[in-house]
Amino acid sequence: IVGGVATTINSFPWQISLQRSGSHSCGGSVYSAKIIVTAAHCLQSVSASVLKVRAGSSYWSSGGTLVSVAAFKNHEGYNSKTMVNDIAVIRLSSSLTMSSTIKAIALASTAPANGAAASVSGWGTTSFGSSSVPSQLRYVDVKIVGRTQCASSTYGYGSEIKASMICAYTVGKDACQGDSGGPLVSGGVLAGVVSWGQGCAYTNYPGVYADVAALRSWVVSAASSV
Ligand code: 4AZ
Repeated sequence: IVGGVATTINSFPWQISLQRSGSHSCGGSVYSAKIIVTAAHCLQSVSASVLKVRAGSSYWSSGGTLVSVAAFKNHEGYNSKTMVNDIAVIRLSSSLTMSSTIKAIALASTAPANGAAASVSGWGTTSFGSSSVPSQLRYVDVKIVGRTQCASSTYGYGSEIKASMICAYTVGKDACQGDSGGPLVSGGVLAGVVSWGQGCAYTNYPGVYADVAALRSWVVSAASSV
């Protein structure tokens, strides 16, 4: 998270840390006691056996509960070159117990409007290219940039912005490396999954997110079959 501040899990109780061989690799969101939503690009060339999920902690490396991953499913239409359909679901080996620090978040059913307020959280780097991630959860407030606006000449991406994507932009504020898979929340629901961008908080390059409203039916179906 670039341009953000430290926070606690009580303010973002749907946030989890996805860990690969004991290190934080990505973020994710609690969909139900057994299902996590994350990005497909977080789950390339990896076996479920080396993955764990830490829920209910402000710190990626301690506290809360650390649960093994039973299985995961990437969106069948995910394309690593174009980043379309960058979404996945994870099934946990044991159920999370919901509490003040672990809480499911509902999926957006309609995309947030251009200009809507949103927040993105995670343990990602605080500048692009940084070699370490912060130990404590951070967040930043950003504004939604609708798909049409994000693909317009106002910004630098043009036709790279596809139907499964939505953007968010505020000068000096963005998600960054290690925030991938994590939650973009607007209006109290999961509106986006951190996916990609040109650098982090670069002028005229919004953060790009998987559009949860557009991918909602895939998530609902995959959650019951993973
Ligand atoms: C990444 O490499 C990454 N500024 C994630 C988010 C953004 C850029 C890069 C958005 O995981």
